[in-house]
Amino acid sequence: MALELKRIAVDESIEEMLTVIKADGGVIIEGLFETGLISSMRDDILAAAKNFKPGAATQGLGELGKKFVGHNTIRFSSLGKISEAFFDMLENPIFAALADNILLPNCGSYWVNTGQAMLIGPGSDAQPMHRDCNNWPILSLVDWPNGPEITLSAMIGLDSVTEELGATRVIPGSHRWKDFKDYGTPDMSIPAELNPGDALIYSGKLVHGGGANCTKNSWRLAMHLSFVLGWIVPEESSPIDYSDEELASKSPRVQRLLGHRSYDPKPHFGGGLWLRHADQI
Ligand SMILES: O=C(O)CCC(=O)C(=O)O
Ligand SMILES: [Fe+2]
Repeated sequence: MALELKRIAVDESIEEMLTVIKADGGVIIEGLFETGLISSMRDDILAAAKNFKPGAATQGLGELGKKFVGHNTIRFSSLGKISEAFFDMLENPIFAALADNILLPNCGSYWVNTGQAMLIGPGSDAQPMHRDCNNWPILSLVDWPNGPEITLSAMIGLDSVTEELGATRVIPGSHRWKDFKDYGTPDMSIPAELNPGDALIYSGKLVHGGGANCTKNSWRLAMHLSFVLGWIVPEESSPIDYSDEELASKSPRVQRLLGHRSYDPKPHFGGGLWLRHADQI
């Protein structure tokens, strides 16, 4: 099976991007984020990275999580605490249009699942292949692989991300495999190489994993930004990471994405969730 991960320029139509994501499970959008924004984000992430020990992130799963993340990888979230650029990234209109198309059929609104620096250190092994929807297995198994899209992810290059540095590896087409537990074999995967500001956008159903960093001294500088249906608990606790004051001047979209607004299911059937009554107190 000849596999290919398509690359699309940012000025292509949203329809074309959606067609490729639907067919292959993911696509690289070249220049999705403006380079000035990305270099601010990179500088702020590099400054903050000094406070984190490689291999310390656990994904809330103890030793198992450390293995998943990698023993020489630096990861941290709450990126809006260290960089204003993060809030601008949340406003990206193309990522918004893709998420609207893919997630809004299944929710009234979506929110941030992860906004995380993912810096893979030299000599790191490849991450185990997985699907991001594995976070919510019971829902994922509903009518798998034809069930609802739950989450949409972006791996974003903060610098040049090459195969040698540990570019994310993906198996195009694996979002349609019959067996939810089938992650294929590493030789089926191809690297999603990125220039700064490029992003791999992929369905939660796609099999992928961080690549091995085969260099001696260089770090893979990338970050992850993903959204999840608004009636599902996200990986990260953004709602309590940010205070009302920190988000007071941000747009309604950013406040919603970071869990500072109530969830309204309309036009779908369902109840209001995550209700905010603090104003009345
Ligand atoms: O670091 C990467 O390239 C991928 C990370 C990833 O897929 C994950 O942690 O879910
Ligand atoms: Fe992943």
